[in-house]
Amino acid sequence: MGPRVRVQLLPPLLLLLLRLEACAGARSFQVDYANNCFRKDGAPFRYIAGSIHYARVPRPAWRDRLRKMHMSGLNAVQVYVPWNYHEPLPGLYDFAGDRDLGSFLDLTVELGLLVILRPGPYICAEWDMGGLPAWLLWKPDIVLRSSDPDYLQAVDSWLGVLLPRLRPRLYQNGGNIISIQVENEYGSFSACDYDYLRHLLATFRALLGPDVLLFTTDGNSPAELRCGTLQGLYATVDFGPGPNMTAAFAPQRQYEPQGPLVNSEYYTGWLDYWGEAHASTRPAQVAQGLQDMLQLGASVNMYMFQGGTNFGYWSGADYKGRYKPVTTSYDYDAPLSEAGDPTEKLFAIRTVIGKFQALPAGPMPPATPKFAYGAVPLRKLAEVLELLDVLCPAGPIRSRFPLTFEAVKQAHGFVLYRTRLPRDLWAPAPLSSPPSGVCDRAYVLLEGEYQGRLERDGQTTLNLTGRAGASLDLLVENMGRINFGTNASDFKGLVRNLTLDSALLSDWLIYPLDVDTAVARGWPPRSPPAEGSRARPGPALYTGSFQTPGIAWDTFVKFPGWSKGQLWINGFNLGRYWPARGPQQTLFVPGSLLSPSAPNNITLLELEGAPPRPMLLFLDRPLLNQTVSPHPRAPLPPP
Ligand code: NDJ
Repeated sequence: MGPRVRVQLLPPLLLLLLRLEACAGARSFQVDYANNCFRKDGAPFRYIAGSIHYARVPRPAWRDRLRKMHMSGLNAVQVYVPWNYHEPLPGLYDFAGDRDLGSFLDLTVELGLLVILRPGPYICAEWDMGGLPAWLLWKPDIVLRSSDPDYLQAVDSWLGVLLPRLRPRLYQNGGNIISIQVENEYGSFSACDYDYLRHLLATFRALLGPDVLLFTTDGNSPAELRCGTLQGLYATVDFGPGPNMTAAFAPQRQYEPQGPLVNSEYYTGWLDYWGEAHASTRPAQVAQGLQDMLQLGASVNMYMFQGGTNFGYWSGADYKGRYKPVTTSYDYDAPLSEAGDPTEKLFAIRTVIGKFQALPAGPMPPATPKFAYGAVPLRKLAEVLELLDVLCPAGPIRSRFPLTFEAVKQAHGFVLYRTRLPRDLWAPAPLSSPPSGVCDRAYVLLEGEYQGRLERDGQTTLNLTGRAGASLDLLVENMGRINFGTNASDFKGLVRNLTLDSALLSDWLIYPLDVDTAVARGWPPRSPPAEGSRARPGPALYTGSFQTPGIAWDTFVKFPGWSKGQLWINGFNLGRYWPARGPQQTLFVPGSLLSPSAPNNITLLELEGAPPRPMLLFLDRPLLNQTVSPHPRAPLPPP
């Protein structure tokens, strides 16, 4: 057995000493194997917790969301730490502003919530690359989530920065972190490298000390638990609502015959993929499952209690037979909506919790006000091809064959690949990529004229005609790195060679684009040239602004007639929009981004084509449930 504290097996003298220590006010959080529960300061304890991801909630809303979680009757929150959010480049750490983990944890203390921390290094979570930094792929043959020395070295440097910051916050050390998860559902990953898990265990112990409770979480099947558990790490499981919770916990019991039953991720809802139906789970079903688990004495964490938003480029993708990118909204049909409002599900859950432990006195804070700011006209500023000096000031990289995003050290967003037609094409000739050769979408232009797109698992051929020397541009979009479902590293860009009429295309200029820095620096200027660009399809930037009637309330922006792209308001990247596919039709705009007095500046990158009269519509409610065009299947091969 691992180094577990078996309360009932300790020699009487030691037991007495422990009791005396408890009387003297020593803080402890342990597994009591004899009584199938946790013990906090020596007393039986169970948690009823909820997941919240600080990276998916704007910082000004952290306190409000945590307060609502407290008022729902929860005694703990479960928090992932996304490594790639805090170490954007090797050795460069960011714990400021929205990334201020310390301030978030301070708020949990203020609100009387305990914390179950999940520092990864891999977290899954529908987060880009499951939280692993894209720069790990600068070494193309790295084996992620394994004992590959290069991977372990990066993990160790990160944990060497993160875990010492957490150590004073451990419960034993006077803080509110009661337990720490190691890795995440490692049993669902086919590498099954116990040396890796052993390495993590040793590192967590060395940096956090001998007392903190370390645990693992895996799907509730013996097959998943097999590679995810390790002696010395308390094994917990995850599963959603179902008719027989005793049976659902049975696999955990195989690995932990005694100790508390723990569902570390009880699914209150589910995630959405672009082009698929909106997911929802009935409140009554969620409440009933929770009641059944609490009846069994289990500790439960609800995943998610608040889902929030995949701002910027942070949404990940799953892989199940094909690449499945996750939507910008991470509403998750959770008890607190994306905008942080209590739902019917929250009240159903609170009623159940109230049967098992006292609810805090006082009313649940109400929904925050929303406002329909109405229609805002936009105008075309310029086409992407006209803006390369602004979006790529360092200029292009020359390469005989295309380089991946990772090879040019671009983590997210867009890279433009430019070459020339090698010969006259009088008759239409196929521009083709091998399957999964374009990761994830390429918007193709010939002499600046939009030709259409190539997709990762969709359309892989476009017919072109043109003169030798004509400029051929492919703007390639990264739609989020795979976070679950395959062991393969998810490189982005033109990851294989393209062919034109079966001949390899070569001699590329590669422009890594940085729209975000340009926008954050105040670009485009307030009064761009009066003459806008002409209206024609293809990737282009649009701008506009709106003034609020003296308020800065939350709102939801709709994209009437737009195809697909990215939206910034006042320099903040609100994420991807894709109404042409759905199911999500609106993006959440937190009021904290808006100015009640100054004009609010909109920058929009449309990738395919704008409507004839470009405008955005600000509504007072979200539209998350309208699948317009399902993900197209790859075309069948010719008979
Ligand atoms: O631990 C995982 C968590 O981080 C478990 N999940 C969650 C789903 O929200 C989330 O990623 C799974 N995701 S199993 C994979 C879904 C693909 C079918």
